[in-house]
Amino acid sequence: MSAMVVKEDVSSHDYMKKEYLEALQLSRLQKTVRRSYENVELFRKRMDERGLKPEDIRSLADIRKLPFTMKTDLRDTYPYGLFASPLSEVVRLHASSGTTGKPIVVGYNQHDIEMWADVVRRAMACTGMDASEVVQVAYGYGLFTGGLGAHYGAEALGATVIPISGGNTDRQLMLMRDFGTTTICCTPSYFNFMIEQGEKLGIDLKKLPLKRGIFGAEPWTLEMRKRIEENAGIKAFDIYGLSEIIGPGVAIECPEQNGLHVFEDLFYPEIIDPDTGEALPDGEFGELVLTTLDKEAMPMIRYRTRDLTRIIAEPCACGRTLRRIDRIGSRSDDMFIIRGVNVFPSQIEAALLSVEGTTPNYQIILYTERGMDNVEVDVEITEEMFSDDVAGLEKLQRKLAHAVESLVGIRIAVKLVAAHTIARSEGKARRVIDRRER
Ligand code: DLL
Repeated sequence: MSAMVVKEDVSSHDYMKKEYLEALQLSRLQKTVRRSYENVELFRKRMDERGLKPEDIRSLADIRKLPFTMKTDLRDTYPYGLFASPLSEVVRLHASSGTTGKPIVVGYNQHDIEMWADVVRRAMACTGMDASEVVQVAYGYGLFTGGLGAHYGAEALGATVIPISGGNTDRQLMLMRDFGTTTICCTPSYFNFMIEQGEKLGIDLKKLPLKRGIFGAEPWTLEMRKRIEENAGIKAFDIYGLSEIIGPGVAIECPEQNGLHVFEDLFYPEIIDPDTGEALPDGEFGELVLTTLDKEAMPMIRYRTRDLTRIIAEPCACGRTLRRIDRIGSRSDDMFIIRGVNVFPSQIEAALLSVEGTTPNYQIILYTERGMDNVEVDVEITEEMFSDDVAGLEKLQRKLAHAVESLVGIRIAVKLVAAHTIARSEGKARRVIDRRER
């Protein structure tokens, strides 16, 4: 009898022993550094300034010697300056708009596209999905990575994909019902809109075959998850990613729903102090820095994401050895300072949704008053609440102000607004309206 051939199951990377994982990470890191040094001028210049050569990276800890890459580097080298492959080998571009000026552009060669499809496949499998799923991809298709990223991953899994993209919510709901969607992929804020619209159309999501959501691309709190899971009768999984690194699929929750497993064989995570750039130990909160380990057309070395989280190194009950990151509550650039206190939008969301009678629709308005920054929070309340008497509304308002104060530490004006008055989003929600005078 000939020796049995064991076909490598790539998902086994989820369960690798630490020493194998680290050996793989190191050899991939060395390859990535060499490729960048040879092909990306900005990176070579920064290495040369430090007197560093690719062969100086001898251990994983040596990653700390490498220079950071920032979003401004992508802007400054717009559009193709950080590519390590000639355009003739690049098969796909994506772009992320950002808040100001030119977009940032990212490129993939065929290998990268396949690697991405496979990591999203692993991410979906991590939530318990398999080929029997009917997957409605309601992230936007186009320059945004969400739609095509989820699409290729779900196809690689063998699932049945409905490539509907974002928008046209009534049609989303009709197809969800008629096609028997079991998994929906979109932003959590868009899914809230679907729940709401479903109520209007008399489609109760709880009664449909829908059982899971793969939600990401924007911060959302545990309170938001609770509302979604209760209102739609599904399990809501948090998926994380960013265009600069690949798109969706950098990290995802498993059924334990207690932190997001990072696909560490492909993306090396570090946490740094955002002010000093010093590396922080596992468990401490700081800025997530990511290095791609198997991306060819546009490798990213020590990319500063601005996303704030911590690494959870304790083993997970699901058995995966991949370390986890905590939910990304905030970005360092989302924070605002009111009366000397640092405030994150996610704290406000958590406070608002901890009180019954509110809906997940709210807006944080920053403005200038007597030369100082101030903030007002508008929150929609349910129709039943709105028809309540004045005393009932005042009571709710006091409750909300109190909930916000106890989480944020300062008193913030909370205004109750009627249902359906705050704009809904079909993609990333715009929660903060900045009207401050500059
Ligand atoms: O949002 C990629 C993506 C698509 C991720 C679909 C998940 C699902 P960008 O448009 O480049 O890429 O935005 C990346 O969005 O740096 C975070 O600030 C934020 N973000 C993404 N996922 C999450 C999440 C896509 N699960 C930026 N929780 C990131 C919190 C998230 N923030």
